[in-house]
Amino acid sequence: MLASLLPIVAAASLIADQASEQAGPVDALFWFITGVSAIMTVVIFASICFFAYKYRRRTAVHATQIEGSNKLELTWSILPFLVMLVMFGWGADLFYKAQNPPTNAMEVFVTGKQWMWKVQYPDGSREIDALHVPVGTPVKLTMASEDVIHSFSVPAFRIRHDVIPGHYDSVWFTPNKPGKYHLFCTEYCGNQHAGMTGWVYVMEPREYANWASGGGGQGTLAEQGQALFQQFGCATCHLLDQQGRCPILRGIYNKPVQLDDGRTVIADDAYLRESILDPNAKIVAGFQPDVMPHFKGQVTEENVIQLIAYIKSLSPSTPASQQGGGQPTPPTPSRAARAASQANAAKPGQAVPR
Ligand code: HEC
Ligand SMILES: [Cu+2]
Repeated sequence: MLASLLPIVAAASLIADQASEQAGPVDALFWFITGVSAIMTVVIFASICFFAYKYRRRTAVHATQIEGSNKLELTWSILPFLVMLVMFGWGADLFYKAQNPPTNAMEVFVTGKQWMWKVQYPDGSREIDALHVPVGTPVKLTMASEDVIHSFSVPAFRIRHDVIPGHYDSVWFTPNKPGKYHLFCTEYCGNQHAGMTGWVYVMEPREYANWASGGGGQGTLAEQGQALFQQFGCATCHLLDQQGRCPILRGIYNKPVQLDDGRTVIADDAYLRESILDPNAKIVAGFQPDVMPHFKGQVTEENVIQLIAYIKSLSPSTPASQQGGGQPTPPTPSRAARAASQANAAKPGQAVPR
């Protein structure tokens, strides 16, 4: 019954295209749950009608006492329970996969801002309300919000994730069908929320390489970050090779950091972001609080992404994927590092922003 409805529903485009590898599995679970619900609804309503008719009030018939049936009660408890467990297990499996991007995913950075989506690529190019990706490559989006809660949603990929101010959220997908797909904000975020839409362009790899090679102009994301590192005076404190009052940032990316309260944390994107915007939140063991000025309000989320890209580029062990695999010009750590240490030597006494 349901199956015969499908083409009609799809034709009315109530159901978005399936354009990612996760779309099929998500839909399968959706239709399973919908199917079970539909069947149960029909069974229950049919029983109500049947029993209402069968035991309707009649003259000269006396009601008899029914004591119940353990067998029946166990059956209608255990069977639904098992069906629910299937839904749970299946859903948990999809959820787990959705939370864990493959390590070879290409990384793209997305910043939500009333009322637009800003996109930054590792090669330094950027665009607004548009995202270009190659078909067949897993893509991980690292997302931040400049103001309020937004929600990043691409129905054709069956992905949606809230983007909450104050930290990073991420979502991933593997597009498997070239084309142009709607991108929405699905969290009411102010009076022009409805206009916070855009397009995702899924391209053939060769076409994509062409498109990507046109971008940039201002250097890679890491090079942009390096310029900011000078501009904001980070370089006056964080020397590249010599540890003074400040930790050396070379090589810290994705490595454990010992904090002064005894905890050890991994220097991932979220940690680096917090270290820049709110340095006192976590103090590195052996260093003083209140030395590093906090940069909240001084640097935008896009700047933070650039600074982090630069710090990442100082860690030669960073896997290629983290540096934007699939991009034609990933930042070369040695080049960025060398340029930075030269710049460091050149400007020792730059003013520190407060
Ligand atoms: C006035 C000196 C000073 C300036 C300027 C400064 N920092 Fe720091 N930074 C420190 C000190 C001191 C620490 C260690 C104490 C702490 O954890 O807050 C630190 C810690 C950090 C850490 C954590 C390092 C680790 O090993 O875990 C990062 C990342 C960082 N700074 C990035 C930056 C960036 C990016 C800038 C420029 C936007 C900057 N800092 C500007 C002094 C400074
Ligand atoms: Cu929004």
